[in-house]
Amino acid sequence: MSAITIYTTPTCPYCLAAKALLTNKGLSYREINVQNDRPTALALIERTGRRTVPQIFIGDTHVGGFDDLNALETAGRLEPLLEANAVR
Ligand SMILES: N[C@@H](CCC(=O)N[C@@H](CS)C(=O)NCC(=O)O)C(=O)O
Repeated sequence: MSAITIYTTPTCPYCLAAKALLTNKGLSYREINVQNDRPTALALIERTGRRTVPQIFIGDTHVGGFDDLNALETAGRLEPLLEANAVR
């Protein structure tokens, strides 16, 4: 199982952008579509305090949404997080 998990809905542009960023870095991920899964969506809100998708986890670390993922990448902090979680 991938150590990266991304909670999405099918037509969400930020979800597509986040998945593209990961794919472009050669990273695989587990995708959980919460569109028609209210219990999982509610559990995600409870866990993250966020009401938007995507929500991205690397291992148990909650990265946040696409903007957060992109900011980590731009700051050069994504690779260390991947390494710390044995994704790389
Ligand atoms: N800044 C967030 C924006 C995410 C966002 O706005 N997602 C939309 C779907 S593409 C959403 O969940 N909207 C529902 C809402 O705002 O309640 C990110 O980069 O992930």
